[in-house]
Amino acid sequence: MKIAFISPRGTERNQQNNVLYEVYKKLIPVLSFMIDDIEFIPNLGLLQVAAMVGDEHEVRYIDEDYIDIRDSEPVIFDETFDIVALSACNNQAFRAYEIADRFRKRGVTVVIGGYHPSALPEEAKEHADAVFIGEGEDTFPQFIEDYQKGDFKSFYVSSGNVDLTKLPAPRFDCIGNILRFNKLPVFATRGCPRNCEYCSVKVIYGPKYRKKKVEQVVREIEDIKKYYPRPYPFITFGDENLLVDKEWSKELVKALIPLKIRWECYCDVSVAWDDELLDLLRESNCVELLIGFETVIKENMRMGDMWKYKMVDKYAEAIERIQSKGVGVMGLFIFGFDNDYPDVFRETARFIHDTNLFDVDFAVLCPIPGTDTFYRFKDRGRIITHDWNKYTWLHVNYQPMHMTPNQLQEGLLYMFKEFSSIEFLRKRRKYFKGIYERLAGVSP
Ligand code: B12
Ligand code: SF4
Repeated sequence: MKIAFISPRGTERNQQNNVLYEVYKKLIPVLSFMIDDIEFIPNLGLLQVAAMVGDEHEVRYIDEDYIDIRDSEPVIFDETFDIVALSACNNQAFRAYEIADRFRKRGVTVVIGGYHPSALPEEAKEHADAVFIGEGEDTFPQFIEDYQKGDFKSFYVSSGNVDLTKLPAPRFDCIGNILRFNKLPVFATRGCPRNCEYCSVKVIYGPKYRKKKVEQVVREIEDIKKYYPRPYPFITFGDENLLVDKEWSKELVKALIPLKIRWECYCDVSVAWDDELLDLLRESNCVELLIGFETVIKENMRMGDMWKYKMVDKYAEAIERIQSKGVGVMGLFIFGFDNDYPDVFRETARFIHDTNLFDVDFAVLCPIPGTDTFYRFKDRGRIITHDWNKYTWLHVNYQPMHMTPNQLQEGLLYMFKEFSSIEFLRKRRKYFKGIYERLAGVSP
């Protein structure tokens, strides 16, 4: 059988129909220092599900985000496939449905999985022959078996407890022209023990925190290096919160040292108080830690298990501790929580300047289907659009509590402009030069 795994084009920040396009366009002349900020990353979910298909089948990976807009139509629709398997985040859903409808008209079996269909399976079913809810590693092989018997189900629901230690490596071999990507994704854990109201991770992976074996992760990276022959390839861990289990993390990071890679991951501030782990991060070429601070307004974090609420007062100390070890922190901030007033942007900007964050990224709160925030806003009539193309964390799609939607949108753009400026680039360059020189024993 010939199976196409397709990642549909989604509305993204660097695309013309996005609110941030104007900001990004102006940034292009100053991007030399930040070239890694434009991320070209293949869809790991599809590559992982593709690895669950037996060798007797031909597998094709098509990533619409990385084919020229003019070419994308013929590239996809000219070929004959037995099965088309689509993956969709919210902002890819409409395009996924368009692709699905066109293939189904030609009699091709179309299946769909990922964040959006997992949260809204009935909607997805209108465009697909089968919908996958949650993780695909346990359900996709079952579907293939059913398909070959000529009797497959409309919905496949994952157990939510896939044993990560038994997974084969993702199919990086089936990416054509892999060198167009500047970061290669790996995941080592699933789930997150924290319980944030707006987080969609639970929808897919459930609450259970699971880990791969360290040697398995090492093998996967070695595998990537075979297909991606560039010195010091940049590995991005897609895990929502990689360094939660400190002892396991140390084993993992130690094992990354001889691999000669640069890498980054999402984690929480708890790493800041583990000096041994911080030293290992630096030694293993961890370029930056992506940390979801979310907000500098403490009351906003009064939710779930309150862990982040307790941490807000320690953010500045955590950043100082991590960065003084030569590991950058990219601070991720969300605006539009219920305790945010229009001055939240100024307050956050002050925090960023004061703490010398290595890098920053901003978002507006997004009521992602399937999350508690979605249901709370829906019940109170606060959702203003169900246009999934606008579920990007960049478009305002709900009524904020103490601002107009326009104030929130403008505030986001202000933050992007402020922290994309040459002045900010120079300031952080100087700050980090000082740290690197101190660590190398050079007088500044
Ligand atoms: C790496 C990453 C990126 C990369 C690469 C994206 C890509 N090409 O895949 C970059 C930086 C480019 C990116 C961009 C964006 N991202 Co992003 N990203 C991630 C991140 C951190 C990891 C994804 C990953 O590799 N996961 C590991 C793989 C193995 O898991 P998976 O993809 O979920 O797949 C599993 C299941 O979902 C399922 N499955 C998925 N598809 C299918 C299909 C079939 C047929 C089957 C059977 C099963 C199946 O099986 C897989 C294996 O279990 C996730 C957070 C996360 N932890 O998932 C956010 C995340 C997916 N991104 C998100 C968002 C919002 C965006 C942007 C819109 C941000 C922006 N404003 O620009 C853009 C949109 C990109 C686009 N394509 O349109 C949201 C999506 C929310 C939602 N509900 O839709 C997430 C969940 C972050 C979050 N916490 O909110 N992203
Ligand atoms: S810490 Fe991050 S991954 Fe964990 S629940 Fe909160 S937002 Fe989700």
